[in-house]
Amino acid sequence: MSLSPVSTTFLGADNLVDPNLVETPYAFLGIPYGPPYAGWELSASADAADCVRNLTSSRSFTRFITHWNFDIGGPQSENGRPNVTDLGNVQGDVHNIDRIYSAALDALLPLVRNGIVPLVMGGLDSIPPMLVAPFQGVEDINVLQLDAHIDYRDEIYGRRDGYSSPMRRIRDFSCVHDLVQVGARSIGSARREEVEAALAAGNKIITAWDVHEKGAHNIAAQLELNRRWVICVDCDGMDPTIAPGVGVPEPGGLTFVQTATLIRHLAKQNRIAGIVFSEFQPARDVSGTTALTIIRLLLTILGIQRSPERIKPLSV
Ligand SMILES: [Mn+2]
Repeated sequence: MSLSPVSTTFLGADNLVDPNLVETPYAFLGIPYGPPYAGWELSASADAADCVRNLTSSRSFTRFITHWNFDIGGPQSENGRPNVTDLGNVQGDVHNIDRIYSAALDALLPLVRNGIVPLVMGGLDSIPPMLVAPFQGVEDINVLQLDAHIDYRDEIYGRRDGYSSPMRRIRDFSCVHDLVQVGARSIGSARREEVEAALAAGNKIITAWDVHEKGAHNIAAQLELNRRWVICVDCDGMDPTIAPGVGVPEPGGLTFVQTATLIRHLAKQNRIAGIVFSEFQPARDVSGTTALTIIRLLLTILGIQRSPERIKPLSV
């Protein structure tokens, strides 16, 4: 099997290394490595999943799992068991990116086919297409990206699967319908041609300025509920005050309440099919703030969307 076990699990969940055996509605999975542009970038986010796991334990979320969570308006778990299984981390030879991609797909495909919602911790921002791939031929989805950058480069340095291209690659999947890109600001890898290509493909670009001026509830109301959503959170989409542990902090990002409002909106409607957090770099975090932000958002999903919809796979 291509999954390595972990000693401290997310929220004290059971640790399995066979995705076919998951019986909980959710599965937490670390994907430490995604395609980089330079070798030194590989390690930046590699320990993000373990950092998040450890903080669920050290901040006592694991021990207090029956306690009231005021974010969800009830106990996190009535029976003292988390409604999530921890699948550990996808192993991979960092010199063989194709193998990492297929190892991630091996872990995710059984989950998606069985109607289990993946909670993925990257890794660089080249990870998100790995979460979309298992839906191809199984379920038509929409994608919500939260990011300071639109990540729509077709290639950089000859790589078409690097961290400046994930939304461009996600657009390649015919199972993807709406692609809503929220949080863009400042100057990044996008030039005029990438913005025009994204708009021509039907993507909706909602800048961080739009969110601040119109309000997160108004943005949330624009999300169609006809299909479920895969949410791709590049942690730099959030404001550095709540997510300082990133490679490219950009002031003016989404606040905690704005981010949670978008996620809660979809969770309340039972419309979250999966979520991936990328670009979290624990070495750059401040007092565990970024890890805590991620945990609060995940606990919100687990607590609000308790019974995810089980979709009958499309006939392939
Ligand atoms: Mn970004």
